[in-house]
Amino acid sequence: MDLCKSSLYTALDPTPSACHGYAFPPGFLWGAATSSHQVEGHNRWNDWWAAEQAGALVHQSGEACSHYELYEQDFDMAQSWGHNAHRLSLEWSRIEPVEGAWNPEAVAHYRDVIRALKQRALEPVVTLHHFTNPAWFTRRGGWLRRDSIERFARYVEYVVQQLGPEVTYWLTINEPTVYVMQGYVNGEWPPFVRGAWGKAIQVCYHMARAHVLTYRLIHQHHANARVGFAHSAPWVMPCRAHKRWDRMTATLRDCMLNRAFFGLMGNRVHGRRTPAVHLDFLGINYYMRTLIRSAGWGLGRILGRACHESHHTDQGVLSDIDWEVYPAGLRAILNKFARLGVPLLITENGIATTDEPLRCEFLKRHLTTLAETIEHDRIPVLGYLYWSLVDNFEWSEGFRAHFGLAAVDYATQERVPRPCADLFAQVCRSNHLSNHQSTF
Ligand code: IFM
Repeated sequence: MDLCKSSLYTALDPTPSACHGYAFPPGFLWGAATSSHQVEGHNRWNDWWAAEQAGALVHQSGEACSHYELYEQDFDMAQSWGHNAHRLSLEWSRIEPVEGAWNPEAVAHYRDVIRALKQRALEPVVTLHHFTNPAWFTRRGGWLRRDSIERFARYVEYVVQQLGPEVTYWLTINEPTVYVMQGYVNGEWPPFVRGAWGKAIQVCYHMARAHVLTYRLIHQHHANARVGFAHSAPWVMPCRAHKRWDRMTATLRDCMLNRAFFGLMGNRVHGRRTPAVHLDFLGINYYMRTLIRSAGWGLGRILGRACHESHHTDQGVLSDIDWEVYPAGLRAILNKFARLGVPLLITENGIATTDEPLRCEFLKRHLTTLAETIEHDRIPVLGYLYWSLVDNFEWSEGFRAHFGLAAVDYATQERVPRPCADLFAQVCRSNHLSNHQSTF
């Protein structure tokens, strides 16, 4: 599609001068994202490591990408690609390996990491909780306990006192809905509880309150901080739009995945637009469309099932982990969450594939959609962070998912940049998407 010839483009801005591509807003953040347990290696004080060692998970993270040691080399690579931002997460279990006992070496390490980013003109976007918990926290009941909120807040306050002056962008929690679904409904991730909807709601509530409390805490210490959380935002659609039950089920799913957590925080995604509370911006992790088919009634079935059959005329290709590529969903999602009234930051978008032309196509299509959304829908977007900088440990999928701008040879820890990294670099360096780049 050539952007200048697309009906959308000509309908909204037919001037030929606009056909030289898209300029992104000045100061737009460009970069890639990682998380501690997925890249650092040897995170032996958290609940994932404990489960991996106990054989409760098929795959072990081991030394992962040795990013704990190789972070400078990885940041050199990001800088060489014209990135001006980088998203990382702090590993709570390294900072507080034993309840109430801080580890100054870990804090010093993260201070060095953040400074290494700044020396390379990479704006740090720091996540405080990315799926893993200290093993002591999980042993004492994890997020099911009401005092989990204070435990998390105590860690956040300590971190902000230590590192606060160095960081502007904070993400309190990564993908709380995914954490809750995988840990308490699907039972695939620690603490491996299956079908426990009551517990899931309780955990969700505690995480929402923890976000609100730590949002306030961070601001108390640093008035200029910008605080949000990263929301996993699939674009949910009924599989058979003409079937009422599919439509109802898809609406229910969307409520659960894309609205419930906001409600617990006191925000509304739908309805009257009011300024969102306790959010300076919202992190959007967008990967795919989910087509929902009704599965009958009764608890456990009411949310339907995801359909993977390829009977849709606009069906996108599937990634190596069966996620449907659906760039139009990005525009829909950005419009949906813009109703919160705060800027959005794309904190994750990427594809698990070893088919490099497909990755390039994925990137081009999503960047084109992003540009159209900013330009034509006037949605305020602060930046775009590709998932991920390097291939890494993809949770229960192990190392089989290849999301990286660089491949990793896990035997030698050598990074091998992929062609898509160069394509992305052209956009990052110029802050511009040319028609050439958006033609496919
Ligand atoms: O690898 C994960 C990340 O930890 C959270 N968001 C989705 C990514 C791909 O599955």
